[in-house]
Amino acid sequence: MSLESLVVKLYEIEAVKFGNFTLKSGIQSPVYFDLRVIVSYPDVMVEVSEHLWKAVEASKTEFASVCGVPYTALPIATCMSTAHNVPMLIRRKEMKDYGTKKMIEGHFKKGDVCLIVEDVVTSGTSVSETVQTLNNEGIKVKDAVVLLNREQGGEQRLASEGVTLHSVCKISQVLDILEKAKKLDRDTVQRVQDFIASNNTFGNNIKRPADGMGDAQQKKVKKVLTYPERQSQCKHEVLKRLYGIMEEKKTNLCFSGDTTSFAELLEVVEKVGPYICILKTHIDIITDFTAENIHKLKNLASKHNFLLFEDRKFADIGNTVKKQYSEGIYKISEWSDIINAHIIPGPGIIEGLKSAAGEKGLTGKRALLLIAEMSSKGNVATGEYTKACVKMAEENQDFVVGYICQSQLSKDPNFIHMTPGVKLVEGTDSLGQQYLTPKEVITKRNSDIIIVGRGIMNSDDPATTAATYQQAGYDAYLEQCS
Ligand code: S5P
Repeated sequence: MSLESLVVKLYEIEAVKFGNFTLKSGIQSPVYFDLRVIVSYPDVMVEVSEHLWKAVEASKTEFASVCGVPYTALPIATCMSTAHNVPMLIRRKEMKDYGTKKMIEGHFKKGDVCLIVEDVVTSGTSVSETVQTLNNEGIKVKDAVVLLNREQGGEQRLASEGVTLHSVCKISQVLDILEKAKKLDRDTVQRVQDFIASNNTFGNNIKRPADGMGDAQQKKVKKVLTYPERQSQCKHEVLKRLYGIMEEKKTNLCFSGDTTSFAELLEVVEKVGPYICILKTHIDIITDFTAENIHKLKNLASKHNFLLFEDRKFADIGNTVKKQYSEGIYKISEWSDIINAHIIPGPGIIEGLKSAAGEKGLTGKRALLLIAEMSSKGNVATGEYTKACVKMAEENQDFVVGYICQSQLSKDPNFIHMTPGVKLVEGTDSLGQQYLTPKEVITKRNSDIIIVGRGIMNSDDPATTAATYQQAGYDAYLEQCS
């Protein structure tokens, strides 16, 4: 089957769709690839695998095995493996709980070279994660092959990580073929071209608003906004303050002071204060809570210039959270600049918290983060749940200023991303916590703030360790901006 016939076939079986789609990142896209459907069309599956094989063959690249990015590319890699008698490896997405903690299934030797197989590449993140997992086992990756390259920066990003991407087809070719086959009208083609041109995920975004525009006329648009740019573009007072602190103190570090002793908390915060932009607390684990200690904490926040974030994770109906926020012994609304909430109860929880702040005359001075994703293993804050969270945040911008999440959910500077589960080396704890590095969180997952608890708290020298995290997080931000 020619490439043209294959693309038309993919369109006919709705593996390629045009319309209005919300991508994983929250961005609205006029085009969507859903290659999962090809499992229902064995003839298409074989064709796709053969086209991928030919693309690699043409490049004369050498490899000992193939590995499909889970899950869509798994059957495709299987077809390539069986048709051409090349061994396959399987990458696990989740680590096994029992027996061997293997992330890669299949036989291999350290130093083996593996070819990655993928269905669609946008930013290259999924391919990159698979490369990382293989590398962790001592397997080398030099090449990846993809059926559809969305031309949104994935190829460049992978190149920057030493991986050459071979594509069967680029989105520009898909548009060309479908327009010639009279499946798409000019307007749709133009809309998709504009979208692709203005949604590059790697480095400088080349905006190409109209066809036929020469390189010289192409406008360069920066991908990542600096803290001062974010500050000037966002509306909420708390967020403006936060970006100001991040710029002034050159830090995106939030310290999570998870100790049961207020005395210890004050002692460690005095040491790490200069390196952080936010102190996150769990006030309900403290045994020696007093209003006087809160007063001392607030003094430290002014002295070292950081915000207070009580990680209360509200999760009840509006009427109850309103009291939990302002009443009881902790009176959180009186001292914590930022709080967070689950969206399980629906938008009433946001209304309840917002009205509590309003009744204390603190409108604009208090802000809420929604818990869109979690760091713990097996959590269910994913997919549709995360999308609902983004929608609720967008509908409540006067109070919601961002997310607790594991990767960027919005490019709008009115929403900040704070990511917990951070340590200098990746790993897990014995109760399901999963750790990423500051570099992974900021440069690869495009989050804004790293939240570090035990990585600093359990260190013999919290000040020096906090400085190390500050440097790692800030360097990652500078790298992201450059
Ligand atoms: O998904 C989450 C959300 C939060 S807020 N995962 C988390 O770990 N947290 C919090 O971040 C958690 O309650 C703890 O206070 C901190 C992580 O602590 P660490 O010691 O594992 O770094």
